[in-house]
Amino acid sequence: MQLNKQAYTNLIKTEAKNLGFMFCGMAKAEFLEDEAPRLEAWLKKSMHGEMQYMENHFDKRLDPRLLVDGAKSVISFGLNYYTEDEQHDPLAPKISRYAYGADYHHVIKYKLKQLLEIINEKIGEVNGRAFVDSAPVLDKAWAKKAGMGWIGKNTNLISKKAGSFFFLAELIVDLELEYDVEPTADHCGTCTKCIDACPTEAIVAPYIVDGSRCISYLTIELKNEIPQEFKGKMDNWMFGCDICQDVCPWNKFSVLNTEPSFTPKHELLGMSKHDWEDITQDVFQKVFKNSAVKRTKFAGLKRNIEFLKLTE
Ligand code: B12
Ligand code: SF4
Ligand code: SF4
Repeated sequence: MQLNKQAYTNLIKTEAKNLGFMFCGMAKAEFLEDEAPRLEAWLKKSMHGEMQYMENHFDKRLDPRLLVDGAKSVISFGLNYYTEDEQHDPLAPKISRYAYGADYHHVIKYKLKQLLEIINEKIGEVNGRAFVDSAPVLDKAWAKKAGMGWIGKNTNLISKKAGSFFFLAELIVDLELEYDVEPTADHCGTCTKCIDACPTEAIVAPYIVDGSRCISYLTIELKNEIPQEFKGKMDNWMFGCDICQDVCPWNKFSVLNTEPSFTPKHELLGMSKHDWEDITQDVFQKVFKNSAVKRTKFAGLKRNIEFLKLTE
């Protein structure tokens, strides 16, 4: 049995690499004791703003055994999205680089579906479910337990080898695996670059982001008007924000992604400030076909662009 656990673990790691994942690690499916009081405090202080879904399924979010019958392991994956491509017009309202290419939810779901098929074929019948943001799972906590990195003061999961520009996802399975990983130490040290650089003061304390103040929330998740207090503080971001990662010294170790579907669309990078200000529903549909930017919808993106204009 011991041999099988190790062999299954090796097999899954190898297949994950073949599918293009940069990281793959395993952790025992159990209650997230350390995270429980932190998540509770975060919600009590309304740091989730209007993200109602964060209030739901509190118990499930802390225990994967409540999500998948007989769950034994959480397999965490990291998919790199780093690119050095940039929007050509330096005055164009900015989009976070995670959204330059195809919607990662679809890309990762497809890969994990393939991996589950391989597992069932090579290991036997395994009950498992794939998670990419769609359900209550604390991605970063599991990636940390699996030895992929530490959660930095900007609250992103950071790897010493590759920084933080990668997505996280999981397979929760009823299969026992090897979990012999050393937790990665915290390598933030005395650095406070992310806290100092955040234009909306969303990193209210080391390791604590007030989601309701984060530009990513204001431009993507918030359905109402952006509060006036953020006028002049958006640093020209119209979808997401990369500042606390761009300033992080560990992102000097980012490597270019090799996922073809993340190649940025030329139309997107080429749009000038005026093109964005004049964007029509038709152009939006064309430029953002299969893109995560669709989450804001046309009206949301227009709202963001108009809000940035207010502050010129
Ligand atoms: C809600 C959410 C948001 C919200 C809230 C942000 C947040 N920090 O939670 C908003 C909309 C603001 C957001 C923004 C972004 N997000 Co987001 N988001 C999520 C989501 C759906 C849930 C996160 C969550 O559970 N938050 C709840 C709070 C309580 O958790 P937390 O802030 O991480 O707090 C933990 C730590 O701070 C720690 N902690 C708290 N106190 C203390 C004290 C000490 C001493 C210590 C050591 C630790 C500690 O414990 C807490 C609980 O685990 C996840 C996907 C998922 N299912 O996990 C993606 C996710 C975290 N986001 C992601 C990304 C990429 C982003 C953005 C970079 C996107 C962008 N470019 O605009 C920004 C980054 C902003 C930031 N600095 O965090 C990635 C992160 C990948 C990575 N390498 O870490 C994820 C995992 C999505 C994915 N599938 O890849 N996001
Ligand atoms: S993503 Fe931007 S707004 Fe959000 S915490 Fe980081 S620097 Fe601040
Ligand atoms: S910028 Fe500095 S403090 Fe912030 S996450 Fe990176 S290393 Fe940690």
